[in-house]
Amino acid sequence: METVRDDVVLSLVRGNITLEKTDAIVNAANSRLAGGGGVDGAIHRAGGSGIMEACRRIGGCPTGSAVITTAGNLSTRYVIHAVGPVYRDGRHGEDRLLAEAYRTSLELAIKTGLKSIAFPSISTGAYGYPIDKAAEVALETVTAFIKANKGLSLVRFVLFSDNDLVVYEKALRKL
Ligand code: AR6
Repeated sequence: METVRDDVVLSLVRGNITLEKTDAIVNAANSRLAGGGGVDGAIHRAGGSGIMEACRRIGGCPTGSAVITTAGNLSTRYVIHAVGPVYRDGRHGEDRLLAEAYRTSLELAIKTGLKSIAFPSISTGAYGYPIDKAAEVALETVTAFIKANKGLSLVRFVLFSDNDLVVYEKALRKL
């Protein structure tokens, strides 16, 4: 599914984010930037050790924020490591922290002069965020950001399953 909002192409696809050729891809990282499973493991495996070396130099990143590194051997130019919240019960600032993780990633992309960025569904794997709620937060945050900030031409969500894609498509139609 693809739509244009405020001159920015907003694209939802099913796929493996490590294959994306956007200027940056976003990693769903942890605050120690220590690597792990899920999309984080896939990005470090495919991109090689240069990404972890850069993460070690940075040292860490608070929940709700993001940092940018080399993309090593990947087809993209940069990896933006965003740290989403662990979902508890929805009453511990999860929505705000998830929105901040998306917003900081988008700000970093613009500051770096990038035009295109691909996101995974942050926090909805190991961190347990319900996908329908997370899709609303992600898409509301991105659409509000591109309304207020110029510079990007493409924002893509790369969903890992057909079901995740359907949930994101429904959330986008509601906006
Ligand atoms: N491309 C796109 N999406 C993917 C890929 C991929 N190659 N692989 C998995 N996903 P998760 P989190 C989806 O667990 O919930 C790690 O250990 C996956 O199906 O990767 O933010 C980190 O080190 C799910 O929909 O991230 C942290 O410790 C989404 O990516 C912790 O997990 C996010 O799932 C972060 O947990």
